[in-house]
Amino acid sequence: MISKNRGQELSNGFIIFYNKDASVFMNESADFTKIAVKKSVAKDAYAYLLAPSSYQRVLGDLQLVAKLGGRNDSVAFVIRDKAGKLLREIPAVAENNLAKAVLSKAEVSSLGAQIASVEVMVGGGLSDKVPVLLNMAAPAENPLLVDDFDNYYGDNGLLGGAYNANTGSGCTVVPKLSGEKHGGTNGLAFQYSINKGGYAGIVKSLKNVNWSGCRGLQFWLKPDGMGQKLIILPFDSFKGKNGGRLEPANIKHFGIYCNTVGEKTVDSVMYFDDIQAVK
Ligand SMILES: [Ca+2]
Repeated sequence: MISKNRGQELSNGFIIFYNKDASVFMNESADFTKIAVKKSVAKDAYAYLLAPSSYQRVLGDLQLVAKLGGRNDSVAFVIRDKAGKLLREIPAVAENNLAKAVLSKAEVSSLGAQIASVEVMVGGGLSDKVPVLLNMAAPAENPLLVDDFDNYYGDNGLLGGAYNANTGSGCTVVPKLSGEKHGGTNGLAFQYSINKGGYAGIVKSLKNVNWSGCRGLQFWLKPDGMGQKLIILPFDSFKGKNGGRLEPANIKHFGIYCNTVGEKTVDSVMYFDDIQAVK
């Protein structure tokens, strides 16, 4: 804690870790030098994926590369669907501690559009895996659109990669895709828990988009237990924090934050959709 009212962004993770049954701290532990332990054999072979990267879009040949440790016999790449069903197994060529293989564009294409898992198997056991987006082209860039939540294919892991959570001590926020929406397939469920004086927010990087010529930010909102509405926040109503000012020509981030008014802890959910700059 920095003060009674200010937390530290790492403290939530620490509290969760502290409260886990498997966590033992010094004052709860016996003298470790006197504990009887059973030695187990170290893994003699393992691998981790260098390619593809997590949530990579695969539209052509799929290059598969894994770094090998220990013995490097019997290495294969495996592709599974979201439910874990085996789609392809591709034998790997191992050389200089690298295992490589390629799944051709035609083979990739034959698997259709889906989120799949690429796995590297060593000696028949799973060693590493990453999710990939097969045959899903990136949506057209629209610099005025912050998010319509329709391009995550219903995958909360992909959504979670697009937003960073930032919360006060003891507060949580989990962004999730929701069927509550204004358009398309999904909206955002902003599920949060905040205590007295606390806050919780999520932030998306916008890579310096230019919103000059726009009058404000529009979004669809369905607040806690209330009716839905379309809201426009005019840029000239934004108030800078610590003397800052909004520069619509150079927008770096978009964030949704929530804080408490009063004494009570608030545990609730709000829904957002179609967040965009409007002219
Ligand atoms: Ca939507």
